[in-house]
Amino acid sequence: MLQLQNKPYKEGVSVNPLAQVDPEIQEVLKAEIERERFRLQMIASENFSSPAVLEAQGSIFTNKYAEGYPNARYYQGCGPSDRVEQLAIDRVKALYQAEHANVQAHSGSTANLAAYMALLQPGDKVLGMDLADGGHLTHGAKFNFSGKLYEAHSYKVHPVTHLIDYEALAKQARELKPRLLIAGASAYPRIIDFAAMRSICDETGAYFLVDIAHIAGLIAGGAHPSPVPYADVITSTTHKTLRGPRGGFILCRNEFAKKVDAAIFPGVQGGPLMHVIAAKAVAFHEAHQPAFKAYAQQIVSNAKVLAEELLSRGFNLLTNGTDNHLILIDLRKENMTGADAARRLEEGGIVVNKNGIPDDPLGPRITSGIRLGVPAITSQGMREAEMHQIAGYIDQVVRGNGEAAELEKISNSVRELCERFPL
Ligand code: DSN
Repeated sequence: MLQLQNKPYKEGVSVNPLAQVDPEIQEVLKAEIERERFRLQMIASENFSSPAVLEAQGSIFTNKYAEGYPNARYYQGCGPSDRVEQLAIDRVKALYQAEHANVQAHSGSTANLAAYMALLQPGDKVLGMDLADGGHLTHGAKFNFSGKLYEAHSYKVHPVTHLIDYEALAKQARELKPRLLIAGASAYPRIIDFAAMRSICDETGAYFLVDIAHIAGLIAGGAHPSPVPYADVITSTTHKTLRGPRGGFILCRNEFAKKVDAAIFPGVQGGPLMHVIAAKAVAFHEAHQPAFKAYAQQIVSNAKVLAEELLSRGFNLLTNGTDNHLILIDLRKENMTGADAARRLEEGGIVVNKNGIPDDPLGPRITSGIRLGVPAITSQGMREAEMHQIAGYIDQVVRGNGEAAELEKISNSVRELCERFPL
């Protein structure tokens, strides 16, 4: 029998080692449990992964180096690693009906870096959605690798409707002739027309990459159209609406498979995170279940009800509503910045993020908006009735006096609501 800090340690017997080894970190974990449990988690890119996902992610695969791919590794001892990675690949391919999958990307950003390396040469022109209009850093922002390595251009949403203007985009692409057109967003509340963007690529000779990080779970559950029939390469994270571990993956057509795999390893990464890949496999399995389809539909239904209730209370929402999991509130009419609203909401027990609006007069640290998301509270079991209740709390916080006593009262009500929906 092994000894752990003078206490007997036997295989298979739980000894709660973290509490013994590092009580300080154990305390922090307890604080995080309390924070996640008794406040409304409404950051659109967050979710609650299942105990099975957490167990796989916290598993013994943490110990293993497995550079390479299943049955083609650079180290010995990779039998179980091969099995788990192949399961993850097979499951995600089946989930999205994709020809090829790579499940090793450590994150969505790394997935995008590898996808660009597979398709482009440094200096090539890329065209992605403007970060200020809802795009992502890795879609060509000038302070990101994507804007430094490539000649990055951006398309904007329509100045009045705030929708993607596919005609304006086609005109821009005809003039620019980008090597790559990127679809996908971090803050866009409407369905993206992948077929329209594919036509633009066909006409202008661009590759088509779709970053589905935010909507991966909606697509898996049939609550958003799939880009698979249209895209050359698809990148994603696993931890947002898909409800898996923190990580990324890439799907592509077979013709790009070798380039994508080589771009991930040895192109931009070393050893894969086998524990995370095990957890991805679990998440893909969970997303195959009928209950996940119901979950994805419920996300959209909850978001729509929340949006309608906010609109009926006179809030100004970008695009006047939502088709997906997120809502953007333009706060200029409320005479409040995004930073102030987000801070106040947290004091009131509601966790969101400040978010820029198109052509935001305030900088990214202040902003004129906030982004709300419902994936986590939907995982918790909240439904339409709770969305009405939550809209009321948001209204009270944003339009209240902002004093500590008032925010504490709202936070107590939020706590009661959360207590009714255990994780
Ligand atoms: N940071 C993520 C989000 O919140 O949308 C995107 O990477």
